[in-house]
Amino acid sequence: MHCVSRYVVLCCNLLAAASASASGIAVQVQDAAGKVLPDTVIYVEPEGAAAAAGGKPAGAQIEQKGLKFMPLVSVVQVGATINFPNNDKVRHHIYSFSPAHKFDQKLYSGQAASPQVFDKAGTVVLGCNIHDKMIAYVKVVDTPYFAKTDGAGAARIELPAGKYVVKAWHYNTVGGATPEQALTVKAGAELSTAIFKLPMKPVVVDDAGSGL
Ligand SMILES: [Cu+2]
Repeated sequence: MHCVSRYVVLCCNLLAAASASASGIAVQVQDAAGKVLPDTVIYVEPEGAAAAAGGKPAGAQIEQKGLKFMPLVSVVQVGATINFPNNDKVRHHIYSFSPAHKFDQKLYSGQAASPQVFDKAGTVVLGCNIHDKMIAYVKVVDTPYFAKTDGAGAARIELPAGKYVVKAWHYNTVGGATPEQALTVKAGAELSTAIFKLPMKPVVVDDAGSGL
């Protein structure tokens, strides 16, 4: 019993130490006019060296619900597995023509879709053969350090000391622009901050009131 309680105390101390000395970067993403941009992928690549080995990458899930993929944008590390549960009453036929991961999952419902392993860095665009408006993006990154901006265009990534390149990717930039900034994290430093301004294509207004 004593051993257990001592272990718990040790854990808590370690957690407290980690959060008190969090170093890394807090990013704010905007368009050229200063409007905040949710759903932007921020990823941080260590400079001049392979990313630290971090075990098996975390998996993800892209659900189909209400004739939409959810979430619209996903970010995973190379090697991650993604599941595609269909929670609609209708069947979907999902596919990708993207070189980073081509696949074709014929009509299915429920949990029947095969999980897909994303083993190449790049951008994967998903569609559905039955429902043309369904679209989703998977950004596959070759680093364990990544995040997606929230509704306020903000993201935060904790990093060990080192030199990095920080990149900001959004599916709707002009020419696929992915701006980057150099970052040096010193041991024991507080969070750095950075602002990214992305050149955005005009948003195409969906057919309002088209019913389906
Ligand atoms: Cu569909």
